[in-house]
Amino acid sequence: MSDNEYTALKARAISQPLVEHIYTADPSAHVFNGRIYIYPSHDIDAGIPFNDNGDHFGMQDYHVLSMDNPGGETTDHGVALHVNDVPWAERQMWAPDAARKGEQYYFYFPAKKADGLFQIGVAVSDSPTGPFVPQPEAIQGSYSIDPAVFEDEDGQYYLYFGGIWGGQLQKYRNNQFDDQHEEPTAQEPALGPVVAKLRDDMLEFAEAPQQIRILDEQGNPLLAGDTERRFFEASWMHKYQGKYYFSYSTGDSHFICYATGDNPYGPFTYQGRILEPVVGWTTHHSICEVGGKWYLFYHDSILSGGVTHLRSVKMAEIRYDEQGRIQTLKPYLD
Ligand code: FUB
Repeated sequence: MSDNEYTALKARAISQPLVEHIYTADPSAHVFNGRIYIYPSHDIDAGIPFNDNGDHFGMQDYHVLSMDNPGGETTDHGVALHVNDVPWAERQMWAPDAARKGEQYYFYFPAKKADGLFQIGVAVSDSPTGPFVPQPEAIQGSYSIDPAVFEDEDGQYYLYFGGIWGGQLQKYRNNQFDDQHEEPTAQEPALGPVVAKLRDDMLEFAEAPQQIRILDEQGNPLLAGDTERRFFEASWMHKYQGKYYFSYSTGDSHFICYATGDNPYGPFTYQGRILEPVVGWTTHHSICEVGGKWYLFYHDSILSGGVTHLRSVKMAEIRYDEQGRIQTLKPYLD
């Protein structure tokens, strides 16, 4: 695409970047104490060539963003955690999330260890903006990428995670790594995301992670070949009118989709698309209620002129119909 085409797309975008002085992606948004906090990846150009494993996503630290209300000024609170401060991590600080419990804030993040495998770590602060102090080791039994933490109404917290291809989920079965494993064939059930309840201290899993099933309208598991609907990465969980809404990215087909269920573990039944493809290869989001309205936080690569690993976080309102279906957003007007 030419510069002129990006300028035209920018004008048609339904929202603009929340910050432009740094590149940010994978926004996980929460309201803590009446303020909106966004926990994004901090994109940089690490000078690593593009490949299917996503090695060019060479992020090294995290910044926390916040705002008073939708449309308000966005504050960048600076570096909240750096890879050099995490004893077990070597590189690739990918999509994070955070939770509040009591007076403490818990920041969950994936990173690669020196052996090249992703794990998920947790770091703690008494402020929602950090700095966060990492635990010396990754969460025991964690693997893959894209942690998303969900607090249910009964006060239990759950960590959702996983992502195929560069996220390495295809190398695991029943929580065990085997380099021989690959994605299932097109006619086999797709790999699901993974969930585990967190221990009361929020620092470890309270149980063995279990795979979530996403079903089609007939109650059959989505197949690995169903690339426009199957799970790829970017788990998110929210609750609306008593129902559990699990949303995710379809990766190589570039949609944000959702599926609903009756409990945090699923199964979830596929319902439809939340967001049509954005500029850039990846798409990753969160959903958060602010003052009685619901917002999708997402990213695109318009600001960098389409560089897939230099993204910008954005937000836009989403609406439900009377049946609780989310109306699909088009990120650029026709
Ligand atoms: O930001 C790096 C990776 O790109 C994330 O972990 C994925 O969800 C994708 O957005």
